Amino acid sequence: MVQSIPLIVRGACPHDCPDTCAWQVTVQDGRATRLKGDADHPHTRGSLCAKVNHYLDRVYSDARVLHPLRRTGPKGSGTFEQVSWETALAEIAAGLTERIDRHGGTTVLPFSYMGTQGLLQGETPGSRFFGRIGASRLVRAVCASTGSAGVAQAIGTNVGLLPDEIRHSRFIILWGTNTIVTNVHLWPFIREAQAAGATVVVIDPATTRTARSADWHIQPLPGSDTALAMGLMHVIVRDGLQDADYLERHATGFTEFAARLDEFTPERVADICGVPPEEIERLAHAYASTPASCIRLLVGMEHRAFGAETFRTIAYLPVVTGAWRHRGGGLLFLTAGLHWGAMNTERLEREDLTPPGTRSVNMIQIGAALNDPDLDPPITAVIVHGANPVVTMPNQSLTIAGLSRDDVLTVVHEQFLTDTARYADYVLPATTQVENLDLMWSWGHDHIALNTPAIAPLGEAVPTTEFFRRLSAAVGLDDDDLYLTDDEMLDIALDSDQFRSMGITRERLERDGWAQLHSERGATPFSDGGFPTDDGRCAFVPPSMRPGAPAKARWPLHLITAKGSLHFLNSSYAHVAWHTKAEGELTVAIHPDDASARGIAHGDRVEVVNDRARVPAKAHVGDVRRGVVALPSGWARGAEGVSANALTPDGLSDAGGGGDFHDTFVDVAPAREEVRAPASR
Ligand SMILES: Nc1nc2c(c(=O)[nH]1)N[C@H]1C(S)=C(S)[C@@H](COP(=O)(O)OP(=O)(O)OC[C@H]3O[C@@H](n4cnc5c(=O)[nH]c(N)nc54)[C@H](O)[C@@H]3O)O[C@H]1N2
Ligand SMILES: Nc1nc2c(c(=O)[nH]1)N[C@H]1C(S)=C(S)[C@@H](COP(=O)(O)OP(=O)(O)OC[C@H]3O[C@@H](n4cnc5c(=O)[nH]c(N)nc54)[C@H](O)[C@@H]3O)O[C@H]1N2
Ligand SMILES: [Mo]
Repeated sequence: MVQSIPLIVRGACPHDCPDTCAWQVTVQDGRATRLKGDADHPHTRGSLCAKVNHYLDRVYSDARVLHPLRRTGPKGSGTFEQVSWETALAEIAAGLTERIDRHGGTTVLPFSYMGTQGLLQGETPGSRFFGRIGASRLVRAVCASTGSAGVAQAIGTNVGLLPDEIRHSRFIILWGTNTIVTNVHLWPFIREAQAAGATVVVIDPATTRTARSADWHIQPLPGSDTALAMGLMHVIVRDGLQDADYLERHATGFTEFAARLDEFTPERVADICGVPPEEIERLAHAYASTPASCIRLLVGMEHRAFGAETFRTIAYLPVVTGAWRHRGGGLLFLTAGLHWGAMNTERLEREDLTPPGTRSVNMIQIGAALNDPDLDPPITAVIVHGANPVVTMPNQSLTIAGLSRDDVLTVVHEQFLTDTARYADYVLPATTQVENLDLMWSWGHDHIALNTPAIAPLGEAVPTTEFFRRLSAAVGLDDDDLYLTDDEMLDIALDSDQFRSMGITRERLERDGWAQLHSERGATPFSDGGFPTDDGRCAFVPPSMRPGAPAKARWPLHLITAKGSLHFLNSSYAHVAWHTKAEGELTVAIHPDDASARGIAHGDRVEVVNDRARVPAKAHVGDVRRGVVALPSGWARGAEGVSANALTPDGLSDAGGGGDFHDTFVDVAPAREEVRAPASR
């Protein structure tokens, strides 16, 4: 047989991850045979990650959903029969029309997140469709919204330093972020700084891979970071290490704020945080006396009732010390604003289609919304794409109860039969990144990338764009923008003055695969103030918290359900054999003292228990501080339907609309032992 010459196709990783890697796919005879990171891309540097190195296993996995499926068994049982697209669409359209006629458009709930982060295959096609049918709005704030709101309260934006600038930092605090696992392509820049003499500090209750690779690991109690930041500022101001000139010119409200610092003595803060007072003093001095000091914030720490306040308070630190004056000094958080400022998204989103006053449902409370007897009109249809709410949203049993309702029509567009798809009436097959066109923006760096399809869609899979074109036609909708082709969407997205001024064109992206965006503010964005707040100054507002004894929870151990899984991306890959094997069993990390007090040894089968659920896991003794246990989120449990989010609450954070699901308390018990809830204290 004659083999054709292999073709190299440029693309980019679709995942909801700060690294947005550029990749190259080798295609031979219509099959993708090799995937590697783009060696020229300044962040990818030729390597992918533990997950995406095996992306082609995902593409060609036996577990892919490749044809439309219609449910045959009870909801959740995961039993389906194959039907044609035509049949599925006709039945879905009939179901939707009947419900919309009876209750109005808001009876339909869209549910999507960043299963793919691309501009085309992510949320924009759905935004047009759902706007046109008058569906409920979904508040998509599970990730980075709380932290963004907090940081913006201080400095007016969530865009601070650009990530590669961290190489110029000489004191780096990775505060509540697990860089090596979640943002591995930032690590070489941090290593470069370290080689030039920088100290790397990790502040995390858990001993993560990143903490193990740092120079200094500080382990506060979860949720105590606001107090820690106040304690650091207490020492800095007490010892005259603040930059009075910078504060004078670029801050408001600092005098009142400084008065509140009095209460946050190292001794009181030590009590709240469970960190020795000497360590607080030492950190304050080391941080404030290194001019180019950088704080790296990401997402995990925000999922708390006072998450925004924590981020806001931490954002004051580089203003107090004047770190912003120095190259590599300041705060590194997100870069999405650069991309969304450049892309032309108005016509792709068509916000004008959604009638003003349309009700909103927060994604974190999908379970509550589906189970609310007073919700008028009720939600009777859910259309899910690019998300797996049964695993990733808190209060799992409520989500499952909602999706189990007989009167709810659930449609899931997916690559895999996820725990959510098991509850669907119809599962429709979705393409993977090597099968579809997309424009990839990034929340972790300043390079945009074009993803060119490398192979034809497998089976009957279609991209998100085509899914919504088909749905629109089936329901009989008539707005031209609902039928834009993928090519037209790409051209619209790139049609902006910003891209023109940066010389970024479709031709250039097709040739190079990616391009760097220019940030107007440059490498030292706030060296002379100029924060994008109303008055150009950083607004100091004291936290609502009072230093006192931390509130006693009813259950004795604080549970963190962070990412933690090297081979999963949230729950993506939890259905791919290679990845589940690589990840091994679900483990709960527990401190040796807490383990021995419960008669638990390393490797024992245990249950993580609270009023909501009992989640089976294997004990891993070590790697967390006393009083804290850590269970990674993102694990699919198939028919059993219990994972970390079975234990978490579905309240909201103080700003930004995010969740409080890291404020979870539990006990851990040897498997099968009866555990009683302690009496209320
Ligand atoms: N391998 C892998 N990479 C990923 C992901 C993945 O699932 N797997 N997910 C991607 C996504 S969607 C996101 S948002 C990012 C998230 O990236 P990160 O924010 O870096 O990751 P998380 O694991 O959510 O949280 C980071 C750390 O916060 C700590 N933490 C929790 N509560 C507190 C607290 O109160 N104080 C302090 N100081 N620390 C606390 C946790 O112990 C955890 O180690 O990662 C992205 N990258
Ligand atoms: N307890 C706890 N809960 C958490 C978190 C935590 O740290 N702890 N993290 C939170 C955070 S930060 C985030 S970002 C969310 C993530 O929540 P989700 O966005 O729900 O994340 P995933 O589980 O990765 O689900 C994405 C799904 O999209 C599918 N998908 C991928 N590409 C496509 C496509 O092109 N089309 C379609 N139709 N589907 C596609 C994948 O197969 C996958 O099943 O979880 C949140 N939930
Ligand atoms: Mo996220």
